[in-house]
Amino acid sequence: MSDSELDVAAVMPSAEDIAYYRQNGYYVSKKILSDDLIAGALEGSERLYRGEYDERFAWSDDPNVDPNFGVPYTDRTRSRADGYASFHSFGLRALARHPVIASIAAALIGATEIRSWKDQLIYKAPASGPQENEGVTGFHQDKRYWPTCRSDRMITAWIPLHDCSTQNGCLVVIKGSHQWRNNHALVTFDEKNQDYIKSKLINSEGDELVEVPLELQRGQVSFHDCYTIHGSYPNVSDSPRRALSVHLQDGENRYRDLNFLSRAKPVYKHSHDLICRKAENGFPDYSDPEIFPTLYRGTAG
Ligand SMILES: O=C(O)CCC(=O)C(=O)O
Ligand SMILES: [Fe+2]
Repeated sequence: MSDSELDVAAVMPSAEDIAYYRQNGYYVSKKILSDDLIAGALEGSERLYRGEYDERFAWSDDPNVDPNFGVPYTDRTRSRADGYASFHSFGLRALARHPVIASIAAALIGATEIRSWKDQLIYKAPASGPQENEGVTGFHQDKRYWPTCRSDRMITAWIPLHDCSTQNGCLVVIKGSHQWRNNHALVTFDEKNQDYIKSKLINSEGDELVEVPLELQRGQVSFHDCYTIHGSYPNVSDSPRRALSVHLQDGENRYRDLNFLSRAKPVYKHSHDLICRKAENGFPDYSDPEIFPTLYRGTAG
């Protein structure tokens, strides 16, 4: 399948798919990405890991924005996550800004505009070495990392760069957990003990905790609500598990100033706040087209 051959209407979520997403907090797409695009992203990620950036920005050397900027990735027995990968690699940018991904996101959340929010390239090393929890992504809610975002409708597209199964540590979502809104401290991406996190979850809706492993073939993309609790287990295959996580904001999202919480120092500051333009009121502008390009504009579904 080449990109021009994709029948976009045929891969859009149906009314049932959209209802399923809203009820359960996740959706798995049909095959929407061509092998060429994925090959370009894989090649782009290796260039990025060597520190070869296709484009540079004023902040591309600032470790406060992302500690891995300019740090070559050589020890492949350790996992790694690189923020802003789509800014530095054209191959990854083609995925992160893919118009069909943005259209699907818009349909799922019923938005008239989708802007990019953030991306992260994730390399999960095989866990056969000394660290049996190597590469575990602790169950978390993405929105807890973005308290300065007003929107509660943000959505993540998770794009594997090859087939993913439980064997190599595919993404796992907890069904319906986007409704479990009082898990305030779920900034637990780096916690390796999944049982510990699960023992602390507050299931306000009273449903059973059902984990759904999202097994995807190359070219498919999964989507999850910004409150859906998700994570991943170790990669027990022989090969790395590579994915690009693409976080998206709806057009209505705005910066929320939380500094009233402390006069002494900023309570929450996102790395974006260091690099995006400021609005007239002096606050970060989450519609800055350089950092948050608009990927979809249309009519609500
Ligand atoms: O790939 C993973 O293990 C985690 C990805 C994730 O947390 C996300 O896409 O929001
Ligand atoms: Fe996440």
